[in-house]
Amino acid sequence: MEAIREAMHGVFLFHAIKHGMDMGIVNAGNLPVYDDIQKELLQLCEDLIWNKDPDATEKLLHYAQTHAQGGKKVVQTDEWRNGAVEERLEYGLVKGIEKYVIEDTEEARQNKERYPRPLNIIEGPLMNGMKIVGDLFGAGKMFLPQVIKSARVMKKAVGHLIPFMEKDREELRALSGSTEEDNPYQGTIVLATVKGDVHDIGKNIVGVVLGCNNFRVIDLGVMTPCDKILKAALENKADIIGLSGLITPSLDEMISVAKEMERLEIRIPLLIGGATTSKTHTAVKIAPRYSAPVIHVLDASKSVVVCSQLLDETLKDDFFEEIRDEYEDIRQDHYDSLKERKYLSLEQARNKRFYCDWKTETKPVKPQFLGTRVFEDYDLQKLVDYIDWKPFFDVWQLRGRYPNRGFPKIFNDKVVGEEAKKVYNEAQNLLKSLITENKLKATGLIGFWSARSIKDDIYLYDTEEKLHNLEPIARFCGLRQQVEKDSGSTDPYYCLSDFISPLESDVPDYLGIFAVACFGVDELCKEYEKQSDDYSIIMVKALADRLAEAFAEELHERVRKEFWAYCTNEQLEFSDLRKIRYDGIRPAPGYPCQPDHTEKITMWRLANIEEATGIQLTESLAMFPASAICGLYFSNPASRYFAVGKILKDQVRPFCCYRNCIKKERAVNGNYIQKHTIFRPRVPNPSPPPNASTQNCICTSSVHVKPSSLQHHCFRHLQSPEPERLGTADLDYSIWYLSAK
Ligand code: B12
Repeated sequence: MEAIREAMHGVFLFHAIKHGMDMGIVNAGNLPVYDDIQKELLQLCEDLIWNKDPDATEKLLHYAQTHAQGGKKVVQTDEWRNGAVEERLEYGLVKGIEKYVIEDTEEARQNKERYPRPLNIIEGPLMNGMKIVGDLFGAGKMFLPQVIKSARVMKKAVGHLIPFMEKDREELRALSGSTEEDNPYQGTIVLATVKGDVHDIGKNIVGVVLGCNNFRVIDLGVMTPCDKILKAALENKADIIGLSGLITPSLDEMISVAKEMERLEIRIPLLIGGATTSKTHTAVKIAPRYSAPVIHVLDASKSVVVCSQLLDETLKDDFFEEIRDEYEDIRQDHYDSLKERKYLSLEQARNKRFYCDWKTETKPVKPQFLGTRVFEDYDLQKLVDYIDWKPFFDVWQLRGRYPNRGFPKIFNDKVVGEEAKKVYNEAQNLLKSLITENKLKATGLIGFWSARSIKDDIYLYDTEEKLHNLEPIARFCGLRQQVEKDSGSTDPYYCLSDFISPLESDVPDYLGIFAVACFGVDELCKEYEKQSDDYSIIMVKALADRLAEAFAEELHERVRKEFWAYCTNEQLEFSDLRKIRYDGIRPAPGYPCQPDHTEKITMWRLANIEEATGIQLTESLAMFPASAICGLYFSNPASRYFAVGKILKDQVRPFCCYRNCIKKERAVNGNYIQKHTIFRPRVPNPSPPPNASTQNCICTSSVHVKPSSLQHHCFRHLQSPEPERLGTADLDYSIWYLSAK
């Protein structure tokens, strides 16, 4: 019916515009292109709109009863069920139809003449079906959601055969005494999200796609320590190891795995993937640590080509040679670009900072409360309208072409539109049931504190007055842009602290923080896992991510209008929210303007986030559950997002030094570090120790760590005019990870 209604609108609009209509209110995303409307339906709409046929209404009603969306005939008959069992298995796989797969697989198994062993069914019709799926996906004729549905059918069939295969294997062993395992696969790959990282949508997709292409995939899940990965690879005689990660600390873990593989003389290829990884990082930082192939893989569709080439005896050497040359060029370009880039010293950059006129122009508003507020079991229905659907389609690798790129225009795209609509409708249905059946739970926290900036840092206080004589309760370390801007540019060299009033200005100012998460995903996924349903696993995770982000968006709006109330009259459309047309920003640790993830330690401690919400921090500072976001709130209307980019050592050194203390303190005391323990500065007012440079004193001002050994460690660095004793690995890492990719 929907398709017919849209077709009617499309035809009406087509003629109305031609005849002079110059304005109308339409849902542009749901208007079919006139030429794309199916011929028969088009004729019926034309007849009805132009009143050409007295039976037009009846005919269209009849059409509606016999046709489904898009004007295609509903295939009521299961004609394909009349074919041979092989054809049926193949058809079911390619079309992702689960309904008959067990029945068909069993029928094939019963045919002992054709399939003496259950394994033969996998090697034969099932693999043939999946090969077609793989080929169609590779040729861009099948889309990821369809592929994942096909894989679900395959898993069901294999699941049915497994007990028979085990029995068959035992019988064979008893007969021949052979211990040889059957291996019908092209190769074995061990996949894992590295230690400390909790994200796995991307990895799961890769696993399914490789599985569809006849690879045996051993998926070790998330937060996998190096030794577990390598042990699994050796035990399973893996041909390839694949690592995944979403946030920058995982890049370092990947380097460690590569080093360990080199040390243990493992010589199998290492694949690198995940949102935060890049070809440049792989070439510059990981590949040099391992003498066997290390290859960055951009997305799931590329993974098949790469794995196949790496395992093809006739191709693999040339392929590796080519990668080696390419990565050498990338390294060279990278180092050349570093040489070419010009920087300002930290002092110069500070002198060109962004200035606010705190006396006359910028008058910070006091939030409605100071301290924290927790929102438990937040109404998910409220969040639905705030969902940004574009990243949802990214997960499914559905991208419309201009002018149909975004949501909902993607539905008009000739190539992916239909599939996008289908996956969207399925998402809507699942979302509805998740909400009505209370399967997911959203919990969040916001908090506001009195705040002032000192140079590049922001200090928080538990009172609002006479701050000069007070000890701050927390400190956020800003990073300032140092890459020289174009000669004609008058742009300031930004740091987040520029948006908070300086301590010396005596202007009361405030900073907010937030953390939100969607709970319940893992429990749901366990159920889907039992049913071998990767499609629903990916779907539910993608939806939970959308809800977490929508929660952050909705809460931020309430903060602006209600809790901080600095924009009580704000009237914006949802689309304006995505274009950041509101005042203020909510940067998250890990974003380009605040690349340092260790800020989360400060946030967690300050607001007791784990206790209040249940959101935990892993050793790499990923949040658990995975569908979680945290950040800072700035109300300053002049605040904006920017990218810190690369910085010089004059900024890295004191920064690393301070950060090392925080990280080590956390390692000693665990996640629940007492509020006020570490953030009490040794001296009431930040002032440089006698022999330290000004930059070093930034660290001293607020670092007072326990136990005493750490305190010693910290001050030893701080008072050294040349802090080369600072771990070079840390420096190295920080320079990299503070840099744009
Ligand atoms: C959606 C998203 C989220 C979702 C979660 C995503 C998820 N569950 O995986 C939410 C909203 C929850 C989120 C939260 C955060 N995010 Co985020 N997020 C994104 C975003 C927009 C897309 C990532 C994504 O899901 N892509 C779709 C999936 C399918 O793709 P993928 O994971 O890349 O996987 C594909 C390939 O990489 C490859 N692949 C993946 N793994 C492997 C493995 C192998 C072996 C191979 C061969 C291939 C392969 O194939 C996959 C399929 O094609 C990216 C920006 C971007 N455009 O990439 C930022 C991004 C990853 N997030 C970022 C950050 C900082 C965060 C937060 C830390 C922010 C915060 N402080 O709250 C949190 C961390 C959450 C946590 N739990 O710790 C940064 C990370 C950079 C950094 N400095 O660390 C990014 C890059 C944004 C940015 N530019 O700043 N995020």
